[in-house]
Amino acid sequence: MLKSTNKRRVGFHRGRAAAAFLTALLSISGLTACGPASKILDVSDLECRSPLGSGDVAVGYLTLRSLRGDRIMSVSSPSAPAVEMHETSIENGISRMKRLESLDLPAGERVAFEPGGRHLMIFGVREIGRNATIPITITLESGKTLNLNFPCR
Ligand SMILES: [Cu+2]
Repeated sequence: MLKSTNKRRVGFHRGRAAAAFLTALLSISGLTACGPASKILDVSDLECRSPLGSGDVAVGYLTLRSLRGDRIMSVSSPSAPAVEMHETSIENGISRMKRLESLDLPAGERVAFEPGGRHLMIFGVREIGRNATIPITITLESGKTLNLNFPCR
C-alpha cells in the first residue's frame, strides 16, 4: 500500500491539510524504507515554482516538523546542478537573501519554507514544465535522507 502512493497527490490535495500531511508521510515512509522511524518527521506543503521567463532558477517550498529534533545538513537534486537553502529578510527596507549552510529543526517545532521567508533555490533548471515534479534530496544530521518530489507550477 505504501509503495503505491502517488506523490503527485501532495499537490492535488493542497488546502486539505490532513490529506496532504498523510500523503507526504506515506511518501517518505515508502522511499526511505525506514518504516516507523520516518514517522518522527512530518513533511508537508511541497511546492515548486518554475523559473520565470528565460530564467533558470526554480524555487521550492515545504514545511517540516521533527518530533525529536534534527538538522538539515544539505539539499541537492539529481535534476539540478545546485540547490541551496536561502532566507529572505528585510534590512533597512531592502529585501536580502542569505544562504543557510544548515538549518536547525527544533523538536516538535514547525519549520516552514514559504514565500517571503526561507526557500530552496534550485539552480540550472530551465526545463521544468507545469505539472512536472522536481526531485530534491534533503540530508539530515540524524543520517536520514529524504527523497522528495516537488510538484511545480
Ligand atoms: Cu534565494
